[in-house]
Amino acid sequence: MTTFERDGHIIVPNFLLPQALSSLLAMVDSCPYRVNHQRPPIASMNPLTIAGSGSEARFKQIIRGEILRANQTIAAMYSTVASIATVLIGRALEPAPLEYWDSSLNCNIYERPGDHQGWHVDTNPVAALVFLASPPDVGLIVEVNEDNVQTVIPKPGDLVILDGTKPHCVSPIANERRINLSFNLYPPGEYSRPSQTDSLLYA
Ligand SMILES: O=C(O)CCC(=O)C(=O)O
Ligand SMILES: [Fe+2]
Repeated sequence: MTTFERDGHIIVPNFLLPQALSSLLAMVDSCPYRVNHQRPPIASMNPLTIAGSGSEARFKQIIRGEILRANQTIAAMYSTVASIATVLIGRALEPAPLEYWDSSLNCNIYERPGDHQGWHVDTNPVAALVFLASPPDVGLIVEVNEDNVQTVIPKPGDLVILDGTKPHCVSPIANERRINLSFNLYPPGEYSRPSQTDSLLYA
């Protein structure tokens, strides 16, 4: 069994150097198209429950795909994290075409106290999360199985490769922001076809 299979995630520390981290954060902060967005449940909620958690509310903000696409660093990063995940996990993984940005990449911004994500699994089998901000007391909780629940607390600049098929949630933030770029990865040719979601939300 690989580390990824055992833990449901792998952390690559310091994937971003400090300068890249600050310029990406500046890009996110200057982005004029930031929108509030409460995304519908991605695939299904966790069938297992853990006492004390399990709120279904999701808080998410997505930066418009156009802005992310216009940023060449982020487009390059998408291919890079796909290659890194392929090597680390030992399974071919690739980006979704950017024109299907509902299936491809996203920016999660948790900024109001209490912002969090409820238990869910992703439609994409693997996600690569590049952390631009990450409070030291906020966990990404991954339930690999009933006996193995992992709490992942990344540092800013870290890359987390996540098994999107395992139920996971993000605990509520207090006052410090939590921001990641989230890249959806798929086996070759298997990305989700574009849904109506983009046109409904961003027409
Ligand atoms: O913000 C995180 O750490 C996880 C985000 C997530 O699970 C998602 O966007 O589907
Ligand atoms: Fe997720």
